[in-house]
Amino acid sequence: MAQKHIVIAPGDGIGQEVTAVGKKVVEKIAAKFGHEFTYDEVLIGHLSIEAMGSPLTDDALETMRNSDAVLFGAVGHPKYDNDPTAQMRPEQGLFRMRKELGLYANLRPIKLFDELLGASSIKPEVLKGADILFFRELTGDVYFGEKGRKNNGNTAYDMAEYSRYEVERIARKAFEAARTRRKKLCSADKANVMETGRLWREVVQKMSLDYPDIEVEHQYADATAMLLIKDPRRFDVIVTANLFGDILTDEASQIAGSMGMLASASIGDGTGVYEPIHGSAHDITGKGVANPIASILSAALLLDISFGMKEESEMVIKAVDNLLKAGYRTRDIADSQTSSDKILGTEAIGKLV
Ligand code: GGG
Repeated sequence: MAQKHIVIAPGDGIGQEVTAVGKKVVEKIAAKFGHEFTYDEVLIGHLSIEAMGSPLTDDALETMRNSDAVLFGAVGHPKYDNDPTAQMRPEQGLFRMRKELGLYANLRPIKLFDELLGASSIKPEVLKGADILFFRELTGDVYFGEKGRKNNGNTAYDMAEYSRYEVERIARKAFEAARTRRKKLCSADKANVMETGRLWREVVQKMSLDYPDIEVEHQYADATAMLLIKDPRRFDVIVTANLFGDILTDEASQIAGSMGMLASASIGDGTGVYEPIHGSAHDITGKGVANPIASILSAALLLDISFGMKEESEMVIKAVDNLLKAGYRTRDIADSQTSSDKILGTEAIGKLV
């Protein structure tokens, strides 16, 4: 029996709907295994701006810092999309959480459940068995460098910056993970055009001497984007910078059938944060159709990584597998060729899991 304190931060849009399901799954596991989990809920993103005047308050951050793990949903709101002058944005809450909690490593497992082979837009013959683990660097790059406008607002800039230390610590996590998998590491950069890319490659090349058992390849990020679709099975672990990781993992979600299937773990110096890779999806908010599986699988990562509860985590993944085997789907992963798919909404899928 373990006692743990979890912060629930649903955020905006469908973040509210899917995180409610992720939490229920965690509660069910606690009851099944006799664990005592307690919960706090905090605001982040647009709803926090509306209620508290800040995308993430100091209090909410402290509550997260003092917890054993955070189950997070998504941030965003369409009203900011067409207002480039907004001083406060929901995403600032997300970036503050990552920076202040020292969450420099974002793990994004891309695994295709066999039952979803037909749901992907990629050819099944190149897809079967694809299993990739991304390490996206999360607290550097253009997201956190100096940004602004000059020339009377007619020129904009975002500075990309990486230190040797920042590259080393994310690369080490990726090398170590490769050791527990198929012992292959791809480092994706733009060493041909960016100075940060050249430093990135130099650091990874040097570190590879400490890992002679790992087969290392260096790819340009654009070539990686192409190879992910052409031959996803060539990859085992991929390590890359913040912006490339953001883009490449959205693309790679098609390997798993949908963005609604991809979970992530953000880890580093302290409390870990677990979240679906998808955003707040206001176009489907309130319709009850969002796929909660990414949140459920994020809860499985939380149990495994932050609490060391392997059996509990595997039980959650197995439950998702059983659900898919039984033909239940949300509409984003329904196979248009298969009339036997049983399409359900967010809550119904959660209950079945
Ligand atoms: N759950 C992920 C999420 O909320 N995404 C919205 C977003 O702003 N993402 C930017 C990023 O992940 O860097």
